[in-house]
Amino acid sequence: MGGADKKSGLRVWRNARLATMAEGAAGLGVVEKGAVAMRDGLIVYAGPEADMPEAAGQGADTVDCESRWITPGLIDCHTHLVYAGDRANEFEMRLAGATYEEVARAGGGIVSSVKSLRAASEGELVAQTLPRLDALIAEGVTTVEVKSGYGLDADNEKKSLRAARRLAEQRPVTVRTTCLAAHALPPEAKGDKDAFIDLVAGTILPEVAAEKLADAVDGFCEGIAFSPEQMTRVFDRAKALGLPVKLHADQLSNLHGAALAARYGALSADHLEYTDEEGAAAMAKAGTVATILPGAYYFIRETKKPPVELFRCHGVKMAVATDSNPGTSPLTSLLLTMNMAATLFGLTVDECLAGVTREAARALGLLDRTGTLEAGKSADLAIWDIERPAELVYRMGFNPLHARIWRGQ
Ligand code: DI6
Ligand code: FE
Repeated sequence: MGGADKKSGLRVWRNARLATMAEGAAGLGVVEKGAVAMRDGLIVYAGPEADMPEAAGQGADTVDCESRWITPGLIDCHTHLVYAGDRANEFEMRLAGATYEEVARAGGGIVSSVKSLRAASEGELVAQTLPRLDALIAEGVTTVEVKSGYGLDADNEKKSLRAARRLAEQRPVTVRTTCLAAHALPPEAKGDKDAFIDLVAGTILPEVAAEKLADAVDGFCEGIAFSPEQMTRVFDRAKALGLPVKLHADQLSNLHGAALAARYGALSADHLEYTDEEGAAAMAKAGTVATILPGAYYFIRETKKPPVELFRCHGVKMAVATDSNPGTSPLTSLLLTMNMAATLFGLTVDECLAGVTREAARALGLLDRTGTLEAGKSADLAIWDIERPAELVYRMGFNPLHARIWRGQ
């Protein structure tokens, strides 16, 4: 058997406790004496070991999980992982009393990361990003979304997105890229936001689409960034190019970004601290996922919490992500992010775990491929040395990952 079966990539993880996260299952979709069978990188069975069809396990390599827990591989569905340098200096300014908005208006903020990124080569960007990616992977992340948005011209946006794509050649992880050209106004735009939006919609997005560098399009709809009207011009072009949209919405004020995102059938609207009931209702109707980003809330010492209770009432699905970025969330731990979502916003353990698996997959339009332990999906698994799933949310700064499997490897 050996050789031939290895080639067919057959493996069974048995004697495990599963949190399948399957849609419609109660809670985490727990299976106490469970097994997962994989063939050629895809799950062919996930459920009670006793019920596993013989065919699924025949001739397979078998791994005894010794009662460890298996969850879907974790998914970080909102990051700005590709950047150069850092903004520790601004952190010190803010500790001395400056607000994020003051730092941004004083020419710091995003624009200082733009300068650093423009000065870096694609290879340097990849090299600087890998340690951050490795930190995520070390905690069981198997899919990560990476946004551009520090290039802010066609060449540098494309450079960022190429660097993001190259991460997937360097590490066993799925990378989804998002073009966030409408993130901030670059210095050469000299304050003319409308002209810059023309450049984004008329040049940057078409070039990015032509080279297939982005899987989605995002924007920052905010007083210090772009207006809802400007975002509609970006979204109209994205739609025309066949790209799904997402939005940084209602983070610092309520410009009704959530409702705008819903109007465009966005995969997700993200941040949402200032979202109102109308926005939540619109998101529910459109099936737009609410991506909760407690790292940024914590780091900028925001006090307005996202309306989690409204999302629950209206049936809006909630994802949880790091927002890893140099300015407002220098965070590369999805485990700690779950703890923050629970402690700061009152998410339950089940909501946190769904938020970094099934709902994160939904927020990326990948739910048919990953995010739950179900037959037909990619064999993306995280195996944990824990007694109960709550431990993944409860601890701070402790990593109980035993093994991580990406596409069966
Ligand atoms: N909202 C954020 O929190 C980040 N981008 C955004 O649109 C901030 C990014 C940065 O400050 O570098
Ligand atoms: Fe962000």
